[in-house]
Amino acid sequence: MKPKIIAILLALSCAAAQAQNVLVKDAWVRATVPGQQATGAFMKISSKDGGKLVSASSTVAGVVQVHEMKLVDGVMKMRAVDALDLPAGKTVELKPGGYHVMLLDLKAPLEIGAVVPLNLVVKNAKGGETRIDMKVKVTNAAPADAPAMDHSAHKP
Ligand SMILES: [Cu+2]
Repeated sequence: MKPKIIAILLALSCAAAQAQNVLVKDAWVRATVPGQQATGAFMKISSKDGGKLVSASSTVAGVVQVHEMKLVDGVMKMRAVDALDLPAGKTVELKPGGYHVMLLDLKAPLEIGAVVPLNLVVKNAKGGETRIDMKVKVTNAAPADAPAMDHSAHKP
């Protein structure tokens, strides 16, 4: 068994990384403008046996956190969470307005078309940790939002 599998597909609609039982699909990072210090990374994560996303990191950001976004009294608020549950066999979607990976203290603007490294750590039910190393495309819309992209051909 390999400790980690690096599967890097730069095609926008096919960005997928698989490590053991964890599959990450459709990952993207929102582009920033000069002066912007933070942005979000979004993706679909599924864990065959269940687990928790416990941390994330990237060389382009000083701090990376898992955030939750919620409507509180009519105002969208976000906060860091210790872990994001990945129920067995379910796909958890990190998307604008919901859970996301927050990249803070950006070292440089992230321009559309750039590719940034993003590493996730998923803890399984037995406490084992899996590290997932990805290269994620910088864009300004989710891959799924783009028309004329058929995801049915990309079953793992
Ligand atoms: Cu956030």
